[in-house]
This record gives sequence, C-alpha cells and structure tokens, in this order.
Amino acid sequence: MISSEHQRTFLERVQTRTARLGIIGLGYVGLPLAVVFAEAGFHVVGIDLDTRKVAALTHGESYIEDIPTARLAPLTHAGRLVATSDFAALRECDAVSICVPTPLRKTGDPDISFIIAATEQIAHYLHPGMLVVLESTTYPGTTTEVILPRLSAHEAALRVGEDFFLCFSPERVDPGRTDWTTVNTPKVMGGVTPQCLQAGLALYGAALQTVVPVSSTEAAEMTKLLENTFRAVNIGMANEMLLMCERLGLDAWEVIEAAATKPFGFMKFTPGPGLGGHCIPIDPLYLSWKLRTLNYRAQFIELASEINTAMPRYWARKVQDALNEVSKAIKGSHVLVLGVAYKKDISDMRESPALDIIHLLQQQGALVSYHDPYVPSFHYERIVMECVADLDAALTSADCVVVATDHSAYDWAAIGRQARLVVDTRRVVRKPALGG
Ligand code: SAJ
Repeated sequence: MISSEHQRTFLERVQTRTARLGIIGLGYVGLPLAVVFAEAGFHVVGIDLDTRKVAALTHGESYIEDIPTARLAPLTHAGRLVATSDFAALRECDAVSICVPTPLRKTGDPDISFIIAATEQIAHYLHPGMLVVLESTTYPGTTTEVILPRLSAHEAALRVGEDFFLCFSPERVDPGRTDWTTVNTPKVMGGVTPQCLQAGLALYGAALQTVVPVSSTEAAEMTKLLENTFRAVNIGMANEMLLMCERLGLDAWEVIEAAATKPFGFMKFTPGPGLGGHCIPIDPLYLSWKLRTLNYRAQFIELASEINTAMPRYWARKVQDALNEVSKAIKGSHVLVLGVAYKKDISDMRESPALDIIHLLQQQGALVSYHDPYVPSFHYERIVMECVADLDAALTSADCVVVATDHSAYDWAAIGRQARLVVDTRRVVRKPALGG
C-alpha cells in the first residue's frame, strides 16, 4: 500500500505514543474511550459542550458509573487527560473520535445534527496527517455522505487517504457491564480508503485488545445496526411469545427458560415492560429509515418496534385486570412501581418503559408512586416524582405493585410476601419453576 508522508508521520506518532487524541462527546461512550487511550499512554483532550462535565473532569471527578473517580483522577491530575469546551484544542490533535448522541427527531427520522455540528468544528481545525473516527451509531453512508464532503470542503482541499484519514468504528458499550469493557470488547473498524483503515487500526490497536477491520465505513456502520437490530427483533419476539403463551394458557418464562437449556442454536431473550435505553429502541429505526429512502420496507424492524412499543400499554392493562380481580377500580388505587431505570442495576432512565407505564396508569386515575435504589427523583411530564422513602411501608400500603426494573438490590421473595398484588414485567418475584 502506498503511504503518504502524512500517513507515515501519523503512524510514527502513534508508535511513539506522541499522538494527541481528541474525543468529542464525553458521555458513556466518550469518557471510557478517553480513559482507555490516556491509560495507554496517549495525551487525550476530551471536548464537550456541557461545562458541568468539563468542570467535573477537570477536578478529576467521574460522572459515568463505568469509570470510577479513583481510576479517572490520576489521569487528569497527571495531565494525561484534559477536558475543555473549546474545539480549538483540535488544532493540536493528531486524531479525533466523535462520540456524540444520535437520537430520533419527533418525526421518527434520524437526528444527525450532533454529528454534523462536530464535523463542522473538526473541519475548522483539520490539518494534514489527522485521523477522524466516527463512533456514533448511525445509518450506513453517514461517514462518506455526510462527514467526508464537509471535511473535503476544507480550504486546503485536503485529500482523504493521503492528507487526512476517515474511519467509522461503532461503540459497543454495555452500560454497567464489567466483564466486557472498552478495552477488551472487539472493536470493528472501517476506513474510507485502505490508508484510512490502516491509520484507524494502528491508533485503536495501540489501546484496545482487538480491532476488527472491515472493507468499508458502510460495512462498519451496518455491523452495529445488525447487532442492535438483532436485539430489538429478538426482544420483540420474546414479547410476542408472552402474548401467544397467554392465549395458550402457558407460562412464557417457563417455556423460554426451558428453551434456554438448549446448548446450541438458541439465545435467550425475555419479555419485559418494553424497550428502554438510547440504543435498542432507536438504532434499528436508523436502518429502516435509510432503507425507506431506497424504497425498501424493513419488515422485521417495523414489526418488532410495533410489538415492543405496545408493551407498556399491555402491562398497564394487566394492572387494571389485577385490581378488577379484587373488585378495585384502577381509579383511586395506589400503585407502586418498582424500578424506573431502563434496565437493572443502572440509574439511566432514557426511553425507560417504566415511564410509559406510569403515564398510562396516571391517565386512568391511579395514584402512582415509585421506588428505585438508583433514582432518588426524576422529572416527568413537568412533574417531579420522588422515590418513596420507606419501601416496606409503600409495599404494604399499595393496592398493586408493578415490577418494572429487576434491580439486584431488591429482595424479591420478601416483596412477594409483602405486596397484596404484583404485576411482574420481569418475572422475578415468582421465578418460573422448571419441571412443574
Ligand atoms: N430487554 C428486554 N428483554 C431482553 C433484553 C433486554 O426486555 O431479553 C430490554 C432491557 O430491559 C432494556 C432494553 O431491552 O430496556 C435494551 O436492553 P439491552 O440489554 O440491549 O441494553 P442497552 O441498550 O443498555 O445496551 C445495548 C448493549 N446490550 C447488550 O449487549 C446486552 C449492546 O447491544 C450495545 O452495546 C448497546 O446497547 C449500545 O450502546 O448500542
């Protein structure tokens, strides 16, 4: 492969750990990435518009559960990792990774405005020998159709693959996980040109254990969407299994647990309150949106989304039915929701289906309170809900308890004994009994 002078210089700076790395977006993806590169010996500058994040990092304090302050502080105190809101810091950077959110618009279309804003800042400071890596999950084509033209429009007419390098490398952070982390989770990397790929592999390979090259940035973008669409569709199927088992008079969790005893050819997914998080409910819709522009309807994605988004309403109806069984109207009944985070053992509430369940119950006149060991209070529909202070008292006084998030901290057997009525979206209070 012909390498330009700029590429040789870049590779040498990576080799000697003198390369300076910028990370745009210091959230649950960007901050762990910044820490890992700083620990690998690179000088890292984190850039975030949220001055509170910048202030916290400057004081060596972490705000991300996966990165304890004790791990962060030595890096910031040693000046290996610095934080700023000033994009001019990119002028000194040899590489920059974009780790900004990719939400949906109210219309349900992809919102890549954060990617575009970051790209336009990078274009200001783009210089020969610079590597740009997009990590944010997005539809196939974003890197070459949206980022590349904005960088190539640079007044110095820098050439991709010769003067600067452009890659896509999807994040694979599973918040709260400790077995698979940013360092040891294999990282897929695609480059606009072979020289770009080589630059990306060299830099990420210097800090991460495994980097997996693919043939293009589109292949890398699609890899991530396959991973998360796989989850959304299988979770949708698990939820439909619940609906089917109910009509057959079967226990869906028992059937799923039994199927999970198959040591090959099966992967367990379980029904739940719906799809939470900022990835699984959203990423597949980036893919279906892109395919619609190519006149193709991604049927599995649309069907899974339909089933998953209907689950909060299914569970709210279960509460009404359970109260009805004990001759209580839902209106005026006290309902306690256990867990409002979108999944167990974390505090993140983004897209949490528990919020939809609360909203639906309140719409029917229920008096809803919540408990969550990770969420002391939250704003919802212009109201502030506070976590109940006395869980035992709340359990015994509630007309119905809804298990929305199966945090490990709960004593589910005790909850089963104390609660008058339980609607269990996670099937943790009464575990499915295999063998009848
Ligand atoms: N859920 C179910 N049933 C299941 C599994 C999950 O109802 O069988 C629900 C969860 O409660 C949650 C939602 O689906 O509300 C998403 O769950 P998740 O486990 O996929 O969690 P995320 O979104 O935090 O993280 C996922 C990563 N998860 C795993 O690999 C286990 C991974 O897919 C990505 O690295 C990450 O999204 C991302 O950032 O893309």
